[in-house]
Order: sequence, then C-alpha cells, then structure tokens
Amino acid sequence: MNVLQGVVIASLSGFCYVRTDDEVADAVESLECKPRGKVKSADRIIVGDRVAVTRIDEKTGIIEKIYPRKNQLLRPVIANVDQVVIVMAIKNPDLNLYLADRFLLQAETQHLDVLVCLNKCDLAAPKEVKAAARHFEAAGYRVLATEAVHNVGQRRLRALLAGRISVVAGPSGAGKSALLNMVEPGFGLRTGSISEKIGRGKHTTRHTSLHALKAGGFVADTPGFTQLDIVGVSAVDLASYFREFAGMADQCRFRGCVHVSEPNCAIKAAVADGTIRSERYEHYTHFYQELIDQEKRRFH
Ligand SMILES: Nc1nc2c(ncn2[C@@H]2O[C@H](COP(=O)(O)OP(=O)(O)O)[C@@H](O)[C@H]2O)c(=O)[nH]1
Ligand SMILES: [Mg+2]
Ligand SMILES: [Zn+2]
Repeated sequence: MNVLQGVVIASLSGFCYVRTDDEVADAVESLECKPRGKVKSADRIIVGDRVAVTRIDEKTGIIEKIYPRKNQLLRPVIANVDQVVIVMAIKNPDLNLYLADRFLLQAETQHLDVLVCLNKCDLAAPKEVKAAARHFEAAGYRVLATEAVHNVGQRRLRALLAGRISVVAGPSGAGKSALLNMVEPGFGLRTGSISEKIGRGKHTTRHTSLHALKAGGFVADTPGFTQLDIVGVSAVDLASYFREFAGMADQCRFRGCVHVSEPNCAIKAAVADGTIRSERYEHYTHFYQELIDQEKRRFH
C-alpha cells in the first residue's frame, strides 16, 4: 500500500484536505481525506496536523495516523505552528506599540518564534521606520521593513517563511494579506481598505486553512490570535514573557519581585538608564494590572 506523509491544510464538513510531502511545488492539489474509524475516535484532526495517508485514487485518501503535535493554537485552531509574523503598518493604520506588545505577549505565551514586519514603509520617512524598528529590536525581536505593494522585503520574507508553518497576526489593514501575496503572487488573497472590509465579511464564514509555499512550508491566511485577551498567564509570571527583562530579573533585591512598586528593582533601574525602553515597561505595567484585575474577578 502506498502510505504518504503530509500536512492537513484545511478541514471542512467532515473532510480533511491533506497536502502530501511529495506534492510538486507548483501543484495546488490536495487529497480529500476521511480518517479511518479508529483514528477518528482517538483525536480530532485539525489544520496543521502531520498525518500518514493511504492514497485511494488521484484525489482522495484515508488518514491512517496523526503524529504527535508540537503545539496547538486555540484561536485560530491550528497545530504545529513554528512562528508568528506580526505585521504592523507604520502608517494607515498608525503604528500602535501597545497593540504590538500585546501581540508579542501572545506569541511568547504560546512559545512561538516571532518575526515583526514593519509594513507600509513607503508612507513614512526612513528615520521614523528606524525608530519604530528599535522598539522591537531592543526587546530582542527580528524586524523586517517591508512595502507589500512595492515588493520591498520580498526575498527576505520568502526566506524566513520557507519550510515552516507560519501564522500572520496584526491589526486589520496592516497589510497581512498583501504581504502574503507579495511572497506568493499565486495566492491571490483579497486585500482592501478597512471601509471595504466592513461592507463584506459579515456573511462569509472564515475557515482556517494553510497555503503551501513554493519554497516549502505553509502560511495561515487567518489572522493569528483572533482573541486578544491575555490567557494562561499569571501576573507574577508576566515578566518572563518580556524577553529583555529575562536576564535582569534575578538581580532584583527581592525574590519574586514583580517590578512594580518594590525598591531596588533591577528592571526599574534598567528602565531609568535606558537599557529597557520605557514604552515596553509601561506596557508591562498595564498588562500586569489587567492580569491582577482578572485574578481578583476570578477569586471574588
Ligand atoms: N502604501 C502601502 N499600502 C499597502 C502596503 N501593504 C498593503 N497596503 C494596502 O493596505 C490595505 C490593506 O491591506 P491588506 O493586505 O488587506 O491588510 P490586512 O487586513 O492586514 O490583510 C490594502 O489597500 C493594501 O493595498 C504597503 O506596503 N504600502
Ligand atoms: Mg487580510
Ligand atoms: Zn524587580
């Protein structure tokens, strides 16, 4: 029997669509599959799952096995995600660093690699782009300056997506779909202004699916983190999700210092001398308070 390995790229009305590893790069074909009975009862198959498939004919197959998941995002539901690409426009919509740090926090809580794309760089002076990039770089993140509509950053983004499963995240209108189209013009994803988006979308159900890249790997066409609540984090652990805090926290005077009102806090000292950016610290204290409020509500 011909058993193939592949990745579930979509799941619709009881069928899974599997892209097998030996699929020629240009083909958009996938096998329409049903799981064998014993597989079905064992676990729900989700997009991103690696599976073993027996081919029945040209177009269909049977899923024999689901391989263990490396991880699983809940919103959108997707397995085996390697990285999140956080897309922020420098203008239109205006760059919102608070929102960006919220996206970063979510990526950290899910233990995902992060790439930040600063998009629409054509709409700002280079000086402005550099200053924005510094916010992320100082926090320990890779930043790519892009112009989706002018193919700026195309080759580098392509290389960073190759061979991995990536999810894009970022505010509506930042250029997520445009960037994916830049990487792979064949995707033909819909792009548009925010006002155009409000008009449509209401009646279109959006299913999570993965698009295969020519260089190998996949990207999800649904925006990552469709819910921006901070979940699965306790206030006392928040600092561990701020990369640039990590190496310093053990120098605080008090064990269990949460870097808010304690004296002799190494994090606050680092903010004062400019080692940690004050915006990042400010956002930390916002999130901290939000988590404390959440915890209060839960226990009273
Ligand atoms: N000026 C400029 N416009 C862009 C750029 N990237 C995307 N856009 C435009 O921004 C709008 C929103 O893009 P879209 O990809 O739909 O954003 P999404 O909501 O994040 O998927 C579209 O009208 C795009 O043409 C860019 O680099 N520069
Ligand atoms: Mg889009
Ligand atoms: Zn401290």
